[in-house]
Amino acid sequence: MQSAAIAGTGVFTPDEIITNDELVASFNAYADRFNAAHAAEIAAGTVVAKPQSSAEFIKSASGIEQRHVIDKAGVLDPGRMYPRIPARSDEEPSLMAEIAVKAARLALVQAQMEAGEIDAVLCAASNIERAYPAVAVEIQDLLGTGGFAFDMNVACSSATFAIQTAADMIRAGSIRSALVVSPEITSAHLEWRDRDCHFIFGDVATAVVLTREDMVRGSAFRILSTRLGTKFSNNIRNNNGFLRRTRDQMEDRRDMQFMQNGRKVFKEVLPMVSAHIADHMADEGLTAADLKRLWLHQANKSMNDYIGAKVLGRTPEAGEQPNILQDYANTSSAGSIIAFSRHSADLLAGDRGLICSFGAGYSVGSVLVERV
Ligand code: CO8
Repeated sequence: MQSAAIAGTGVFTPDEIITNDELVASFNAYADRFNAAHAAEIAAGTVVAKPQSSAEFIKSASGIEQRHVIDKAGVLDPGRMYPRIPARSDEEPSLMAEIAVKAARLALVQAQMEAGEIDAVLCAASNIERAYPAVAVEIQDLLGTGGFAFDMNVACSSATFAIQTAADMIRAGSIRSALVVSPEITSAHLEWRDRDCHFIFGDVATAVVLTREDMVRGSAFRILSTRLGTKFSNNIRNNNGFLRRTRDQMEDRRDMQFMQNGRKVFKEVLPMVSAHIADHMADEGLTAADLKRLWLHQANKSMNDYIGAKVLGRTPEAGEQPNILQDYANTSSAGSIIAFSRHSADLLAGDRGLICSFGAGYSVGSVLVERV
């Protein structure tokens, strides 16, 4: 059986940034307008007044300080509250393909590979901008990669699930290399008018090049093993889908965007992730002392602090469990890959670490790697 390795990663970061203060100012202006427009109903008790958001709450509840977005003006416009992304003709690259290609080119440079040497493209993200043709096939065409391509969606765990899928194909010998891209345009399916979640997400695209270990040209990370798990939950849900028209549900309903019961997610996902990682490490004969770094899903700082302490059996030292959510917010499946991409170059040959994502489904994916 072949050994698979991560030979390169790339991150495309949109230029536009929304700070917590900017976000809260826009939300509060929207809430004031809403309350003024519905003053009579609010007084009569038939409509609930929108409460104000708070930058202090956002920072202390989540650790998030800012987020990158594709379109800041549309999101911050109190009369709109979602991005404005102009429609493109079928002849132009789609937005997801465009930003995935930007991340992919960076990953290919790091891997010292040409696009034509890639045998498979997996576009793994929490929402795909159209049903078909697969965005991955468009990315294959734009880059000039060989073989085949397909889309997959496991929400926040899409990238780790795709890494296992690609690594398994490399191990089995059906491909020699793969590109896993996660273009996450979360701003388009976040409900920016909901105080409980308006601060959570940001946009980004990540790319990971995987190859047979004997094809690695620069430094790389051998994939020691991977593990995936799922357990059905409605606590993170988005009901938008192709059956809407058949149900006469084309209006702008709240459940057509991201919905969650954040408290329950927090409580239920933490034990699931802690047990998943503990089992994965035990089955590989690894203990906390064998791990130099944890690259965790980037949803909430307290969640990561808890998981880090649980996995290592102590408070992680500075740099041992790097967070990027303060700069990017939750970027769904891309979060743990950004942390890995930004905070792995200093590891030495033989150093081991763990990439772990978790989220809607529920889903958990872990990837044990070793620097080679
Ligand atoms: N400003 C001020 N106050 C607020 C705000 C705000 N913005 N929001 C809520 N509050 C208030 C609440 O109303 C509540 O008030 P009260 O006590 O009077 O009822 C109080 O603050 C506390 O609220 P919460 O209990 O909700 O606050 P938490 O401490 O639980 O923090 C979090 C909220 C940060 C959302 C936290 O629960 C959390 O991070 N949970 C885990 C979330 C998570 O990991 N979700 C995963 C989702 S990602 C995923 O799976 C991918 C999905 C696909 C991508 C979708 C892209 C759009």
